[in-house]
Amino acid sequence: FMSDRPLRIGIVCYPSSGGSGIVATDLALALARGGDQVTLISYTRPIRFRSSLPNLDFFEVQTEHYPVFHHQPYTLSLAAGITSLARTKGLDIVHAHYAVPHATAAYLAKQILAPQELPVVTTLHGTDITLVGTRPAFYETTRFSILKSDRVTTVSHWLEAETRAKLDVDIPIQVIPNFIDGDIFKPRDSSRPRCFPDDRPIIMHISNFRKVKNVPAVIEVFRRVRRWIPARLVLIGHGPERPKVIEQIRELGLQDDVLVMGLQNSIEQILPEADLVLTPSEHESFGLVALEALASGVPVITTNMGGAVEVIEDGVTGFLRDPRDLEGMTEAALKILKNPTVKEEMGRLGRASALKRFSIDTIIRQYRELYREIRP
Ligand code: GMT
Repeated sequence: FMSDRPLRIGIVCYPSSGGSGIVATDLALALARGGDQVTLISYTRPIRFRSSLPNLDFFEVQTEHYPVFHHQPYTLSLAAGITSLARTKGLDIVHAHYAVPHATAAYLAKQILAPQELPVVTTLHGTDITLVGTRPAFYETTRFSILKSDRVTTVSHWLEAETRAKLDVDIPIQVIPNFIDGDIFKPRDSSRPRCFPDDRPIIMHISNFRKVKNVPAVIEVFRRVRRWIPARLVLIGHGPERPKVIEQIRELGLQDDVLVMGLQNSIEQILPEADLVLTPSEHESFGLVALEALASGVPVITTNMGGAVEVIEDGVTGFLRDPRDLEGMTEAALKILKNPTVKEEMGRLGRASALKRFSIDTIIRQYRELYREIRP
């Protein structure tokens, strides 16, 4: 028997522009709209967090500077925060997005609170397994915290397999993919004037400019495309590799055709202006930008490494290429940009596929069912 009384859920996430924080914020908002009482927990307000709902709030984790600390022990402060929230609000569940260190802090809070129960759900997003959790400095604590979670979910089947293999865990893992709101991300309204000054086709790249995003390949593919057709490149986001990328653009003399836009709040308004989104990551456990592009009716060329193959259908809604295959990506880009009918048909099929497989209602229902199976 599953009663449908609203739950009190604490959602722990990173506030920055990474996909995991965006998924966690959108999940919190959707759950609150459905009637649950949700507190988003982080060290600063997540970028997409805007709430006017009385049952959705934000808890800012307080840390302390102390001269003895070389590193701030954020995990301890987060565990203390979850514990006090669970006591004051009577949390039914805590949901950790990104294992390192959120799953560990949640586990610690659960131990402190006993005998009060606090089931822990951990959602793995990708780099918490592929780049961080498997490093010697984090391996044992990450693996332990995943094993001790009451439920573990991953955003793709590929990440599930990767987690089993890399962390040597043999526990049930539920795949709950990322989701999209088709009322927010939708194709461009052709009656509205374009955001960009001329009619040149637009290639767009959106990321947090980390090495794994392989942004130099975006610039190189753009350079090759421009040998055949006029085009404009729009880069959105910021991160550690950005200065190097700007240098590469300058060295190649492409600065007049590249617009470097930085972090944007309303990505849903800019994305539909693209004719093509290019995300040639070294790997991508899901690829949230690719899903946002599909819903906006924009074809995607992305990596064939990782879970992106579960989002994009090669040759149907976009193209999947080896991230080192610059010529293959260039050919695919020209196929889309030279033929408006190809672009339109792929965009149409992409939106249909996004809404059919990753609609916000379907996916939120899966999280709600999971919570109701484990709540005390
Ligand atoms: O990709 C990043 O650098 C950020 C990272 C994160 O955790 O914020 O993104 C991961 O989670 C996203 C949301 O589930 C996925 O869409 C991304 O594919 C995944 N990134 C990688 O696997 C590289």
